[in-house]
Amino acid sequence: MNGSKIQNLSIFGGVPAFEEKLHVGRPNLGNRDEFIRRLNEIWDRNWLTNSGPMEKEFERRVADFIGVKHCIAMCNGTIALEIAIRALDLTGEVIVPSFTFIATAHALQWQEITPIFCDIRSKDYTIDTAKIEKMITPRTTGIIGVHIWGRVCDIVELSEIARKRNLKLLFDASHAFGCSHYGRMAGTFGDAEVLSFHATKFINTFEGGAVVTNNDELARKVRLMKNFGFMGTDNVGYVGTNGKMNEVCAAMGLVSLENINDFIAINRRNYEKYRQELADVSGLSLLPFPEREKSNYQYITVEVDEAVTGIKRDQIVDVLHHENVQARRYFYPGCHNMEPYRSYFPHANLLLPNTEKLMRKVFSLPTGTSIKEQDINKICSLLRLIVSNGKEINRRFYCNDI
Ligand code: T4K
Repeated sequence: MNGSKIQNLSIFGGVPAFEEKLHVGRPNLGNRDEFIRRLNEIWDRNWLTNSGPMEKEFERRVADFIGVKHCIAMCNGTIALEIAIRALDLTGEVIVPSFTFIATAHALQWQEITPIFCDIRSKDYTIDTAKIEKMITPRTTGIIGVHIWGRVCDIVELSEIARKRNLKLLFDASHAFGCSHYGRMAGTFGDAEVLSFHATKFINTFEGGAVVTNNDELARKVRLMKNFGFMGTDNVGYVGTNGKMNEVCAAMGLVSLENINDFIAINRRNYEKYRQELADVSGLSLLPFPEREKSNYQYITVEVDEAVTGIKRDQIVDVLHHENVQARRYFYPGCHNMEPYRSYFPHANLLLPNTEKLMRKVFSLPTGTSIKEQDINKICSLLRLIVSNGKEINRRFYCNDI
């Protein structure tokens, strides 16, 4: 990906490059005045963190939106994962897809729990339930499913395996706030689910995350663990950490939540536009969001069939970068190909054929409130141009044969 040889696309009768970079992950911002009003409230109250009123309100609103009993807000999604893992008493080995953001695996390894990487299925890139059972050993204590790009995992199968094999079931729902599965919202499944409210997420608190669960005892434990284990003044009952969300982050979250319907509508409009524009580009398919479900439409993911395009995914992304479209290869190259996992499990690729194949096929395109319809028109014109000249671009700039 580095050292592009691309000069410009004008020789192909090309579209002029964007003057400014268009990024995947530009934050969705709510109402500025409302945010400032809340900041003034925090200032006047002089209560900045440690379970303040904004944090409590944010937790209540998130729980109501999902329809779950408990939401425990945190300083980020990674700490929320670590705390959920600890509160569930996971030890030994935990089965997790390799095709995810590295935080899912690190949250285990950080606590000296071995992530056992499982393959994904081609239809929606979520963990392949048919392959889980043979990865279970006497050391296995749990499964973490990841609702990748807002596609909820196979809940029925996973719950059945977890029940049968007496394993804990946790979901990394960092991408799935606002998404449903058979009409039920992500955040209500398994023993608990974890959300991320990072700046790049559909709803953001600058940095933030949460554990959501219907389990009262687990919620109590998580809440204590995020506050050093304090059970009252001068009384600590658990090993805990500092996972608290501060008031400014919670204020940002509340403002985001107030705009949630607008964010979904804009993301959906963008998705429909991409779908329409890319429909006639052979070799590129937009991954669909399930029609009958609720979605946040946050990730626009395109799959490349290089036998048709005549140009590889990496080269398409390279050309897009050259044209100022900062497409991303989420989630290349898979956790098992990054350290320390690559050294720990040098042959993991043999068990992950779909992951190995699919991680080379997909890329994400910009969406969200900062993207205009004209931007999408232009991005799609660029893609059309790249694909219709795929073989020639490949020959001139990359000297590669497909
Ligand atoms: N599990 C999953 C499945 C996740 O996807 C994540 C996070 C987690 C767990 C962990 O949750 P957190 O602990 O992060 O709450 C980004 C995010 O940093 C990361 O939160 C996210 N997943 C992941 C999918 O994306 P990078 O390495 O791509 O970040 P970066 O710095 O390249 O930013 C992405 C793009 O966003 C940039 O091109 C520019 C734009 N951007 C970013 C920021 C921060 C902005 O325009 N403004 C901004 O303020 O990981």
